[in-house]
Amino acid sequence: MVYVFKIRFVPADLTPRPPLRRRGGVSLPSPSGEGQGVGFIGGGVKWGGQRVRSYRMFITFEGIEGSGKTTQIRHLAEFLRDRGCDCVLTREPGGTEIGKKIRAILLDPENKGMDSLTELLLYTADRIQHIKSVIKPCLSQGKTVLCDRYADATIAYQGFARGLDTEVIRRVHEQILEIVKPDLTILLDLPPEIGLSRAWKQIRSGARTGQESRFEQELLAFHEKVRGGYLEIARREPERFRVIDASQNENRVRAEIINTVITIV
Ligand code: ATM
Repeated sequence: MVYVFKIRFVPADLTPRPPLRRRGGVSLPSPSGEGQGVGFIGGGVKWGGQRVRSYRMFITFEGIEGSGKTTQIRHLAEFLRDRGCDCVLTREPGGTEIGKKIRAILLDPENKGMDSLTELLLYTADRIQHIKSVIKPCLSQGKTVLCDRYADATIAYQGFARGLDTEVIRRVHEQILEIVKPDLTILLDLPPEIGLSRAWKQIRSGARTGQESRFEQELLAFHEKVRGGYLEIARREPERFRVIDASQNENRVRAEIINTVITIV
């Protein structure tokens, strides 16, 4: 099978903004997140004496189940909002009212017999709705959009793990979707046995619903393929990806994410 990693993102008709540049020499904040960031981000919001840029960014979070994406994306949203950044938190699947219904079908553990192509097209349908009614309008209004999973998840799950031809996935994305390229994708990486045990703990404790456990019920080998897929995509696009070790404690991961975000200028 030939894997096509790079979806060619269609340039969106969005508000103009300064190009991204990176600055080196950034120190980590303390694990409590209170440290001094050294990075400067042009804009108007201060952090530890530094500034956080106020123009829009599109940041996506990826990772296997139990990698802590949902917790960490909330931390980042809180961090940015506390500094005056107009920031929208959204997710795939399920970032719209229609998408919530698609999500329920996709994650229902009773839908074990779902064909991989059906799965791909449902994720695509969710994404079309999401891009048109949430992502593009918010970015056009100058808001920063933080998205819990996006197109890379389709390459990792439907491509690498389900074995669908990634050329088909790429074509669907390039020809049907007007896909917007993220400025930054944070990949929270950890071994699947740790991620899955965290995810099942949350489901058993009631912190997460078992009604969305279709993917958790996949074998460890499936999640290993997803992880390998994500790492491969990140390796091919180092300018967009930051891979963070998600087996560290929550505060450490939070600090690394904040430091990554504030160094994008
Ligand atoms: P969250 O639980 O992170 O919201 O994701 C729902 C599932 O959808 C997730 N499953 N697990 N484990 C990954 C899966 N997914 C895909 O298979 N393809 C996609 O394109 C997306 C966005 C998610």
